[in-house]
Amino acid sequence: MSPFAITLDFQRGVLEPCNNFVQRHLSDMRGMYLDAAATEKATKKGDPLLYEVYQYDIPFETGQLLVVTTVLQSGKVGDEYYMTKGHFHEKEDTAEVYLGLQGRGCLLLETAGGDFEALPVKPGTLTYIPPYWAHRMVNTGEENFVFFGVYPADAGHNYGDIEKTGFAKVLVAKDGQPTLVPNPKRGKR
Ligand code: PAN
Ligand code: ZN
Repeated sequence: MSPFAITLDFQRGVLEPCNNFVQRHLSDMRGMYLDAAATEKATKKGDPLLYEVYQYDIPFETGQLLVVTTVLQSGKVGDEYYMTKGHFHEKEDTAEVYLGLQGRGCLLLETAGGDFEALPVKPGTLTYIPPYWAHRMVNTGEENFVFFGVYPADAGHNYGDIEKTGFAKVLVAKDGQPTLVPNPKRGKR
């Protein structure tokens, strides 16, 4: 294939051109927020858009890299900040880099072995997600949280258990401040 250049709008997160655009609404994340009643209510009342993903697809082959931007809206379901689904890579021994472009957020990471990390992200924060670490971004700010990512094209995504029981900790607003609290759903896997 030939080298190429595309445009990334740092403020809006738009990749141009883009051949893989995904929108996730609250209804796509049923059961992932702790407050089931708040989820149901908000889903019925317009099913808010939570995030958009702009990816420039190239062949999903070993040696290639995928570039992707995510625009995560500001908001909460109950007390819990809007977040991405989060995943392990299907090919678990693949890493990823996330770079904060706009807004404020937090990267939650964990391993199958029980290690957990939370890294605050602002514009210019470059985070490195090593192989074997599941990753989820959370918007803890009051504007869109935009970040860029690059990862191996053959990595794939495994949403599996995370869809059912989430990460070890959840980010909720307590007295208006983002606070990490243990996830009561864990231990039920
Ligand atoms: C990112 C994520 C993107 C959306 O491109 O896929 O931010 O998050 P979810 O896939 O968890 O819904 C990435 O980590 N790719 O590997
Ligand atoms: Zn990933």
